[in-house]
Amino acid sequence: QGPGAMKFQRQHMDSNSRPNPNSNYCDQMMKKRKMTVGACKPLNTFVHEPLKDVEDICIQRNIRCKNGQNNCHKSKSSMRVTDCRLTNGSRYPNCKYHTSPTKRQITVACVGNPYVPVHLDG
Ligand code: T3P
Repeated sequence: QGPGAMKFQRQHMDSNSRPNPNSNYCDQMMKKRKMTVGACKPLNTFVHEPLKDVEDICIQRNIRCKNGQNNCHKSKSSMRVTDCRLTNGSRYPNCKYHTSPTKRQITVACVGNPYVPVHLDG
């Protein structure tokens, strides 16, 4: 497994939990998954679906990514996700997040052989 795929899994995969909106899930997970090192990452999404289902998004048709490349792919079905958004008053190193569980289609960028997710585009 390449470094991009490993980073994607660290930052975006959490197959085994389903937080509630009022929990401190994001405060804990953003720290545990090393996204509060050096700076607070402003926005990050965790996906609560099996890794296989997320990797299978790479089979969907290519679409344009936000950076203009064409290696993005949108999930056919909606997926259980949690968006972690930095709160307004939050100051590094005390990173505080809103935890927003929702269901929606997600878009990932895929690279390599095997062709796997390395970035979450939306
Ligand atoms: P990464 O490339 O490490 O996956 O777009 C900049 C970062 O914001 C990107 O990091 C992914 C993250 N992001 C989310 O996690 N969820 C979102 O809905 C959007 C728009 C961005």
